Amino acid sequence: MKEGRILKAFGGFFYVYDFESKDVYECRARGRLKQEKVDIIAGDIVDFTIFEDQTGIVENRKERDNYLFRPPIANVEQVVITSAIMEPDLHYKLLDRLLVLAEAEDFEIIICINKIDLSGLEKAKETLRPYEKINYKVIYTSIEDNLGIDELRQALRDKVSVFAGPSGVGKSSLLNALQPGLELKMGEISDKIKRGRHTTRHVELLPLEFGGWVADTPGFSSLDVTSISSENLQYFFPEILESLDYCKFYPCSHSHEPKCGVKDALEQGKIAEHRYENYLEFLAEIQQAEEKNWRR
Ligand SMILES: Nc1nc2c(ncn2[C@@H]2O[C@H](COP(=O)(O)OP(=O)(O)OP(=O)(O)O)[C@@H](O)[C@H]2O)c(=O)[nH]1
Ligand SMILES: [Zn+2]
Repeated sequence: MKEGRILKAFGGFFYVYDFESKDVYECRARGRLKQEKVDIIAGDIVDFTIFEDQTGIVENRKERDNYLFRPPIANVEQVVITSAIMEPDLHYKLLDRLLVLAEAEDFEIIICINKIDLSGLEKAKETLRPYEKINYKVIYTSIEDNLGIDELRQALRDKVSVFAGPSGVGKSSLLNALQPGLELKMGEISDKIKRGRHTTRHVELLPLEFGGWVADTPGFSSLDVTSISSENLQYFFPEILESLDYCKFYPCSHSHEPKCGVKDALEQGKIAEHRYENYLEFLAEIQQAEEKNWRR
């Protein structure tokens, strides 16, 4: 039996990347898997058998480490949160929203700042200093000047990655620079949505020739943080997590309570003001949603 990763599930077929030969096989699934309602999606690791005629069958699905809901991908290891330094402008609030969503899923996180040809590296680094300070890995790239592409390649190597970030920041261009021919599906899809046509989406993992896989559809298209609970939000800001042991009250929402370790850290400049403000804003959104559910 062989072991491989599902690249795509479509129309009853499973496209399996063989870990050993690196070939891709079109397989069906054992009837037993269907009976037991084992769903098999992109990213799943499976045992499979190849017959003499090169057709194959998926025998088993391995246990999943995790599961990304939208787009549906199993065993995601990291998210590349992508923003342009300008055109479109970088917004801390959007960046923080994506960071919180990725932290909540416990994915490894890379921040990729693209289009640094427009700002210069120094300016970009200054903008991202608050994030480097709290130990996020930031990679600065430019398609135009061919900067940072190799560093991004190293970061993706041998992992299952999903890009996330707003339209126009250069996600497709980056993928194409990493490996010519790779492109994201997003532009194509949003055109169809504009025309009001219903489209069924089939996410596909693209194997990287230097090792690893990347999803062809960006993740976290919904920026809604209200699936996170108001108690848990604090854990998804690393610098807040680091300060909350010093709060006098438990629980402490770090908004109005006295003797709050987080507010102390804010005053001492250990927490960036905009990060704290975004924490409060997300907290308010979550609390509002929780109240609504409560009243229902
Ligand atoms: N100056 C500059 N322009 C870039 C760079 N990277 C991408 N662009 C341009 O930015 C525009 C958007 O790039 P895309 O790769 O389509 O962006 P995207 O994030 O995939 O956008 P969606 O498909 O809408 O999600 C294109 O016109 C690119 O040529 C860069 O490093 N520098
Ligand atoms: Zn507190």
